[in-house]
Formats: sequence, C-alpha cells, structure tokens
Amino acid sequence: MNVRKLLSIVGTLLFVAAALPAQIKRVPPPAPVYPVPTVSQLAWADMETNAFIHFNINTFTNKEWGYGNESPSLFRPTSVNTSQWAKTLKETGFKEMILTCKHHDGFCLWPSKFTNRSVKASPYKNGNGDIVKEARDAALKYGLQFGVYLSPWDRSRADYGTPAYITYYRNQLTELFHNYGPIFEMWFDGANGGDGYYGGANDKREIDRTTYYDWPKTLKLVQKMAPHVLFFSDAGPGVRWVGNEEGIAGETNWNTVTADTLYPGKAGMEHYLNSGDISGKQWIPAEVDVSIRPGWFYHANEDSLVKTPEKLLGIYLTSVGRGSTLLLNIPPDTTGQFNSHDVSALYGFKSLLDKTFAHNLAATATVTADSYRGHSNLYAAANVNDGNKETYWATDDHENTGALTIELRKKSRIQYVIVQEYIRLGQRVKSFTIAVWKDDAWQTVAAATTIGHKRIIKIDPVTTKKIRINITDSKACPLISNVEIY
Ligand code: FUL
Repeated sequence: MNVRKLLSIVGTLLFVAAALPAQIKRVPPPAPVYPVPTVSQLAWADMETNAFIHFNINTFTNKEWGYGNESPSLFRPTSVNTSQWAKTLKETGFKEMILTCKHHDGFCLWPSKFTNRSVKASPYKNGNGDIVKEARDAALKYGLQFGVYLSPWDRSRADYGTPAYITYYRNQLTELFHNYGPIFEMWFDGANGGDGYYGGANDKREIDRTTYYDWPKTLKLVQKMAPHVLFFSDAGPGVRWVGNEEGIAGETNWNTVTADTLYPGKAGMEHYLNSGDISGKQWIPAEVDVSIRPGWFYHANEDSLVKTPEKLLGIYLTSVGRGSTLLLNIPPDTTGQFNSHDVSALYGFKSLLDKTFAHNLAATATVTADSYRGHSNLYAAANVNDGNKETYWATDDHENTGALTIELRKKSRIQYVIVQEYIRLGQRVKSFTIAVWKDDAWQTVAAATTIGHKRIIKIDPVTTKKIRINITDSKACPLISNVEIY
C-alpha cells in the first residue's frame, strides 16, 4: 500500500469518526424542571375528557342544593340504567365517570351502614338498590375510570360542625374505598354554604375550613387504601379547581401552584387557580368542571338549554386546548338515564370533534428545527410527528428558544395547530408564536404563552405549505413531543 492510499484511508476513518459520535453517542437527556407530575397525574392529563354525574334527591325535587330535610322516599327513579351512562360516555370519547355519591343534602346513593339517609330508605328497588355499585360496575364494563364525589358539607347531619361528623365522613370514605374500588379520583367539593336542616336545628353553621376537616389526616387514611388516587379540591393536592364553572382554563395555564399560599376566600384565588403559578412549588394541574346544562342536577325546564355541540367544542378548546382536562357534567333525569337532549348533544360534540380533527396534515410533513440537542437523532425535530408521545424534540441546555418548521406535502388550508410538551420532565414553555409562509414571507398568525400537556391554537383559515412554531421563551430547553395541523 502506498503512502497516498494509506493517508486517504486514515483520512476517511478520521472523517467518519468525527461525523459518527453525535448520531451514536447517547447525548444525556435534559434534566427535569421541577415540580414534575406523578404517574396518576400524567395518566389524568392524557385522559383529556372526563364526565361528572350529578344524581340524587335533587333530581326529584328540582333543586340544586337540597336543604337536608328531604325524605329518602322522594328518590324514585323509574328505570336506572348505568350502562346507558357508561356506553354513551365511552362512545363519545370520555375516559372517566365521577359520581356524586353524596351531595350537600346528605342522601347517599349507596346503602351506607353509617346512616339511614340513603337508597336503602328509598323506594328504589325496594331499598335494595345501590347506585354507586351499579355505576362502578358499568364504568368497569366499558373501560372507564371511576371517581367518587363525597360532599364534605352535609346539611342533614345534627353533628355537622363537631368532631363526630368528621368521624362519620371518614367512615364513609373508608366504606367507599373498600367496597367500590378501584377509584381513580376523589372529589372534595369546596362548597360550605352555612345554613341547613342539621337534624332539625334549622340553623346556620360556619366551620373553619382551614382546620375543621383536618384534610392531611383524611388524605393519609385514603392513601393507605388507594395509594395512587388523585385528590381533587380547590387546591389539590392531585388536581386543582380551575377557578370558574364556565369551562375556561387560563390562556396562560401553569400546571404548578404553591398550594400552601391558598386558602378559601383569599382575594384573587380564582385568578391564581385559573392561570397557575410559573414559580409554583407543586404540580397541581387545573381541572375544568362545567355542566352540559345551566344546573348541575337535572331540571326538565333546562332541556332546551343543553349546550350545543358547537358550544361544547368551544369549551373543549378552552379546556383541553389550554392544557387542562375537561370534566363535563351530564345529569341523569328522573328515569335514572341520560336525557335524550344531552345524549344527542354528546354525540353531536363527538362527531364535530372528529370532523374538526380528522386529517392531521403534520403526520406526512417534513419537520426540521434550527437546532437540536447535541445533534443527536434522539432529540431531532422528526420526533414531533412520529406518532410517539414518548419521543420529543429538544434543544441544548441553556438554549431556551428554538424554531420548528413544518413543511406540508402540498399547500393546504389550515385552521388549527396543536402543540404538546413532554411534561414528564416539567412544564417549560413561557411563550411561542406561529407563523405561516405566505406571499414569500413568514407571517405571524398567533402568539401565545403556555403549552403544557396540549395547546390548540385556532387561527383564521389560511392556505400555506409551511408553518413555523417559534418558541420565544422557556424556563429551560423546550421539549416538544407532538405537533398536529388541521
Ligand atoms: C359546587 C357544588 O356546590 C355544586 O352543587 C356542584 O356539585 C359543583 C360541582 O361544585 O361547589
């Protein structure tokens, strides 16, 4: 072998060696930006649309809040069919069903051994019925998660306001968690209105909401029975209230808050819960609870006021589309089934959703980035349209901005851009813009703040071949797991 040839081989080897490492070498993943979600919180975020079911004596008395003196004999549904609830929910895309096992009036939908104020004192199945069991079984049958709502405020109990009631409340929680699991989510309502029947006292009872319930002890009790259960309350610790009941998460929506700065009635609390806190110390995402009707319980005179599919799509965009999970309430009517008005609104919503997000133009697009982490394919731009939410585009550490360019197969009319962060390693993006290539230039068509689990940006319809997502600020290097375009 002559010297020339040898040098050429050595040169080639050196060139290959220099080019290879970035592709092959395992570039370390980005460090988490704390706090980060738990496994249950991640699963909850992916569920996106869940259902609330308000059903009890109020359904028959046409009230929203029972006073606590209503006779259990009023609870007389004619043809309860929890499979109809679960089947409808499953077919319209819902992933969980949370039932009001006991609302503020104290009537229990299961035959609790700690009170007579329950289905067992009602005409339903001659006192042998158990709606909680029927609902749980139907949820399991249709592959839905099951959640329970047990109102902390009880206007029926003589002992409400004393320590004895807290024992009663904990006994009931134990009963629910022992007999009706697996329970995915536990809903602690913050309402404590004051006046009530209270075993005949007919008075007004104020409790100190920060101390009376001794929540840390109650949560520990439940966690022993169900270690992964998600607790909803105004301030978490699993999921927080979104601060309104209109279906609207903040346009800026951090999954983080500092829960111990919150207390009921604090000025500005609703706003804080709505937007979260960029420097929050805990991961407590907002859940958007809203009813399909004006009220939470069924009232025949609201049949004409059931939200339309278009309205529900709007709510989807301001909840799921702002990085939250939607909890939509559908109240069974006096038969014990979802009313036909609500059922057709749900199917209408589902078909509108399917139609709106039918054909993801990004799936067949070519995506490039101005930079990507360590020049490693592990973090390349192509990860955002590979259909795998576990892979993501990332930039180098300290590179808190970056741009993704999505080139479609052909010029298309677009109206929605969906972006998702890889939140397993924390929520990062503070601001971003969307631009489209039009008239030989990039034109900015939207500017927004947070992304989180999912951000859906609706733009004025435009025909283009190229879309650019510019991350303009982030807490640390941005991690984008998914982009879709419709
Ligand atoms: C509120 C309650 O007072 C309503 O009746 C309903 O249950 C809603 C989900 O939460 O605080």
